[in-house]
Amino acid sequence: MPDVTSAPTWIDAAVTADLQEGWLLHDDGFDPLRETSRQSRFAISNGFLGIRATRTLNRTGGPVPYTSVAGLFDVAGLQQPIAQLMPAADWLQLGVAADSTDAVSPLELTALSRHLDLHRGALHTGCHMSGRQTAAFNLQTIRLVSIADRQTGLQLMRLEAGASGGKIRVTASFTGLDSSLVPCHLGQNFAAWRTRVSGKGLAVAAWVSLHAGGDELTAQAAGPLGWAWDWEAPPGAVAYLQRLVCFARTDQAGADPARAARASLAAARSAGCRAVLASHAAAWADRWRNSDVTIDGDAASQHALRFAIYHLNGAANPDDERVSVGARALTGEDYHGHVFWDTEIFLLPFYTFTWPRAARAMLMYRFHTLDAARAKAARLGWRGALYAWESADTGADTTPDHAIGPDRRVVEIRCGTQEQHIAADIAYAVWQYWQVSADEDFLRHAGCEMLLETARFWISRAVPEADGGRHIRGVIGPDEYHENIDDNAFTNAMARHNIACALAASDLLRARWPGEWSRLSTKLAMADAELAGWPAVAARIVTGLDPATGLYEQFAGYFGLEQIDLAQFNGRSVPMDVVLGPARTQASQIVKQADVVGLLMLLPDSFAGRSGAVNFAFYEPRCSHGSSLSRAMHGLVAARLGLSQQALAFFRQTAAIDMADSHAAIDGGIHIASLGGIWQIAVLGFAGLSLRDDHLAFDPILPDGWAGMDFPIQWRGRHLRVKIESTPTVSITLLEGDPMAVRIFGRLHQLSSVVTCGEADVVADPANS
Ligand code: IFM
Repeated sequence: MPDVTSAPTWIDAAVTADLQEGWLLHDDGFDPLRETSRQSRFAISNGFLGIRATRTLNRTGGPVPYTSVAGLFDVAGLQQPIAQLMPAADWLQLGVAADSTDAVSPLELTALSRHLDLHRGALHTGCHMSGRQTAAFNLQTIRLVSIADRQTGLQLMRLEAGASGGKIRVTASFTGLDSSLVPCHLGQNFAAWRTRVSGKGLAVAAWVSLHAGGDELTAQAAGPLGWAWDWEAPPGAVAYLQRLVCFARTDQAGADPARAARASLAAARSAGCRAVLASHAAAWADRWRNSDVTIDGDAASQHALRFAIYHLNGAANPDDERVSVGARALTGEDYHGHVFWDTEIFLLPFYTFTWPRAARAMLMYRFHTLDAARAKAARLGWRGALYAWESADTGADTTPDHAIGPDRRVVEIRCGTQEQHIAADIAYAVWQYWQVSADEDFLRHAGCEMLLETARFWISRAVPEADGGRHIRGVIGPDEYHENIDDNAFTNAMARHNIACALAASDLLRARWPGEWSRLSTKLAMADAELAGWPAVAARIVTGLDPATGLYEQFAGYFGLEQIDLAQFNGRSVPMDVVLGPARTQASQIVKQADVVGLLMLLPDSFAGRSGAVNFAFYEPRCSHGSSLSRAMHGLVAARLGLSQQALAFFRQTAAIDMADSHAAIDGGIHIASLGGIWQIAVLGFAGLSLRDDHLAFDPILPDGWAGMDFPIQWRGRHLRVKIESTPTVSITLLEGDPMAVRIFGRLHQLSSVVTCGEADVVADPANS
């Protein structure tokens, strides 16, 4: 047990640590108009706990801070009772008040600053405090939620008296102890709650100490989870506060969250706050070693990528298969913590290539919700499994049936029943994960079943008609401006891919693990005869491809809709469906977000020859980017097509969604999908990384201004480092694992240590080629 009686002067160095340029987000002062968006942008998270960058010192009014706990869903909302992520009590409140003879009055705060240390995943705050009758104090804090032990949060404070010292009262407390959860126990150092309807338990164990002048000051109890100290500060004296909290949720920690929270706290206390900080920093350093992308020559793009990777690393929890990443991760309340296709299509590639354990946990979340997906398919009259468009803890569909639209009118939401491509999106991610990770255990025990059940859904969903084709009618594609449409190219082509992957997985299982196949086919009552019919069904699903032009029709009848020149509306401040109204928008070719372009991103091989360029040239001018997901898809496709300056523009616009002050919608949390998209534009786009059957391929085209790129990836248990120069040259180092094949600029190489290859030829290490 570290010595808790001597003053933790190491906090001096921790709070003043040199924050590395290039790894920082700064915010000085206090701008009430921008405060909520900054709380999202500067949020910290570890995939289990999330904290917005809310002010916690001497708070009066303003948004109530809270801690998000992944998976803490409860059914809320009287008009539309759907599962929502419940806020937990905030544990970071601090008070510093002048203790004058007549009253305790909060000190005035000036020189407020906030620095997010992306490298260490910690938020630093600072301010100057003064009161009329008291001397001045300088205060600095650090807060973090540990990624070495995700149950643990740490807060450190350093409070330095000015030249005349002064008498003050310091308090540390929780807020919102009984605001959204039902308290079961509110004690001095421990509290437990349960959610009202779902009955989930949450517990927190807490420890706080304040040291000054070399001694630990005696705390007075100030209500449940509240502490107060009186400090007569000599001139220039320093006080140090340390607070540890450990949270546990029932279905994450087992039946007894109280015991889990207490055990975690005991371990953290015994290690000491300094060790908690050090192990957290080491875990972040490890994440950065495995995921940092460096850009040579473009500091703004570098910053955007670091910001994106910071939030991506903070959003996931590889140890909890019961949760996945919601549309705003754990940084805000928008979309109630619900999980969309955003996760599998926009985020999973980052995790699959840099953090396979996290990717696996997210896909296992889908496996654990497979029964709910089966139930949804059955409820709507189909076979197999249709995943929830919006998913919470159980996998039941939590899509609301109406919402307030951007024009403040009530709009009906049909995505819960009609946006069915989600099933194929999840299957796509399952197959991609399998190809990249070669995780046999996952494929055998979860992946294959998900592929087969989603494929079975499409087989029943694609109905044979008189024209000899199979049609999927009455859906919504990614372009949500057009509802109840028939034969959406994206949906239908992804369904075909889903069926093809299921067949490939079942062949593999049958050949390599016949016992497993026999167990699974019996469980699913899937006879060989059923599977034998699937290739013919898949081949007949219409996709809207015109072989003569190479153009896909986004859905049946799309080409006949009104063509509207979006350029006329440049500079608009509202989405196109608000400008035109829903009826005219639906009757037009205006697309909300990448749809055929999304297909081009995911299944580029479905676009032969120049067909990719033809489709991009046709659909890009028709897209109004009414969703934050859209530009990332366009950016990746443009980069692959060699339109690198256009791709860079999309990259920058995508980065601006969460980083520029102009975007109001960030108040409700960062857009984790667009952050995943930024990584994809860089690595799958500019670096040109793609998957081949048994190897990786690289066809980079860097945009002007990017002199080089460097990043790590993982491939079937191997660790690789990829370096790209704008000459262009690709250099791949095998850091760990067996030799493998890589294709660079179309030529296959054997990689055993390093391969360096210019666009035309191998320029080094010929022994490897
Ligand atoms: O999943 C998206 C959808 O494509 C467009 N609306 C917002 C959702 C959540 O990000």
